[in-house]
Amino acid sequence: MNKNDKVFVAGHRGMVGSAIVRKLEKEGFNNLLFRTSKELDLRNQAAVEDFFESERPEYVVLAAAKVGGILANDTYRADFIYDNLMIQSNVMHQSYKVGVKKLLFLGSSCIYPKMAKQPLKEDYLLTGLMEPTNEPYAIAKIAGIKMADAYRAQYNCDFISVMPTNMYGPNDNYDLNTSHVLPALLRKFIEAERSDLSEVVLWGTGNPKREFLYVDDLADACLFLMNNFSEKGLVNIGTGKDVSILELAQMIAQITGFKGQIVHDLSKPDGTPRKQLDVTKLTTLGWSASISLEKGLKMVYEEVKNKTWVQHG
Ligand code: GFB
Repeated sequence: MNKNDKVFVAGHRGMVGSAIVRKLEKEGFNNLLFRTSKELDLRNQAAVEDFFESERPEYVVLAAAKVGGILANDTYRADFIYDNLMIQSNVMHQSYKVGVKKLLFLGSSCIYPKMAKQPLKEDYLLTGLMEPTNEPYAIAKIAGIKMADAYRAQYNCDFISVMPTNMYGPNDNYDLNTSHVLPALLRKFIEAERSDLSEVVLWGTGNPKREFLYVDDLADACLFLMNNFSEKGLVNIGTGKDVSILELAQMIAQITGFKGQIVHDLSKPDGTPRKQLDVTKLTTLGWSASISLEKGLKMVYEEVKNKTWVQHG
């Protein structure tokens, strides 16, 4: 990619899209193209067709998606499958039609079977049953990977798919009903510490293990793969290291200075027991993560420690 190539970042206001924009701008890209969801509803086929025909981007980063934590996935099941299928189908098909030189599709590590062997290698895709809480989202993302491969096979489109692990960083969602675990716990511990509460509630048993990647590392990996990877299939993006949810909570308790009890709400689901990524493919290509969980947690804590949140619902 050249610095003045026209790059459409779909989803530029989300945590991932905004990190990719920061990275591209830092690298000197000066012809970035964005639309807010109000300006362009990516679920609307005709609107996306008009947009691509008039703007004709040369590169596309498909970071627009309906995303959320375990409860949001389980509650808004129809929205998660509909929105994601529509967004990715419209963007990929129009990218093919206007001859986009390369497209990067972002998926998620939840595309792997619930009980797959660990660490998760790329070729474990579609070898078993999915985790029920996020099956609609995962099925949409699997459809995206297969769609990218199909357009590559039939039309020679250079569409690539990357599967990041659980991410965190600037512009994350801190709504306690719809967020992922890391921002939720950060908020809960900060608020508990501020109000001198005696306990913080953790959903589930705390036993599931998750791998966390700082979103600026992800953006760096995406640009690296745009420049260095052109094949069908998928590439995992992660650190290759995971921690239990209880360990994560203890780390956050320490950073925030919370000294009270951690209690469990066992009415909430645990989800997948473990989804540690095998990152051999990515490291062999020449990229590895540089921000440790300890460092990333401190960075994000510094960013939000004085924030006040309003909880809706
Ligand atoms: O991050 P999270 O919502 O999603 O939850 P997943 C991870 C684990 O943390 C689960 C526990 O075992 C939760 O029960 N947990 C503990 C909490 N306390 C909390 C809390 O206060 N809030 C939240 N949200 N969790 C999602 C998928 O799965 O991750 C998506 O549903 C996607 O499809 C995404 O793949 C990355 O890691 O379980």
